[in-house]
Amino acid sequence: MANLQILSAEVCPFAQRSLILLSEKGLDYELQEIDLSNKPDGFNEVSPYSKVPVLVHGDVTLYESSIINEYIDEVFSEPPMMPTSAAGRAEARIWIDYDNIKFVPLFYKVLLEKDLDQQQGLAAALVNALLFIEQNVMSKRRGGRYWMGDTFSLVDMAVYPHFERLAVLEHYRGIRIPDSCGGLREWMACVSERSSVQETAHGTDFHIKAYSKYADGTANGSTAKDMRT
Ligand SMILES: N[C@@H](CCC(=O)N[C@@H](CS)C(=O)NCC(=O)O)C(=O)O
Repeated sequence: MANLQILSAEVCPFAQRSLILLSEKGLDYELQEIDLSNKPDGFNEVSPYSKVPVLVHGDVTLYESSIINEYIDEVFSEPPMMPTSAAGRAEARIWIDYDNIKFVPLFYKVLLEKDLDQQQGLAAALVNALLFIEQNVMSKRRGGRYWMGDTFSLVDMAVYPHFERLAVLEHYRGIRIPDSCGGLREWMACVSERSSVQETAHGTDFHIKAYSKYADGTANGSTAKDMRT
């Protein structure tokens, strides 16, 4: 029995990354749902950025979903979720980093932005990011089904949760995946079929509601504050 606790929020794509991994590893864990609009006393002591997910494993407490996932993958090594070669792992980390520092901020900024000209610029940048992924990943997979090839990895589960939520951008900002991104669509369909993803997935209406405060500019949590800067 794994002595694991995860502090999560049902709406959270970052927490979903870790829930997918815990499912893939077949680990037992205790889930504590955090109400992000009314965080429990002491939450900031375990989560210095005041965000979910947080992983508690014995006397180890971790935050930041990408770091949590690398920790889980190292400590509970079967099945491995990173490539076997150092070069492969480095490439996987490049894509997780790309998602964290390029794609995800655009997702939030285009929702939070009220100025229409700025919004259009951010929408164009987001579409360019989709085209970049298509050109640099999907068209080079040489028949692989997942981001890194034949094996589902930490990259897929880092990137997919915000792709599950792309309908939010179409609903609020009219952004669609370009027709030329066929490989990206195939990847999304393939990832969405995994049971670990289906267990943690939500439908379009749920996501549209969850992001309404970002889209109408009233979101004032730590994520919105960070993404506005
Ligand atoms: N970089 C963080 C992002 C986590 C994050 O932004 N979580 C959101 C929920 S999706 C949160 O807890 N926000 C708290 C708030 O907005 O007050 C990670 O990867 O874990």
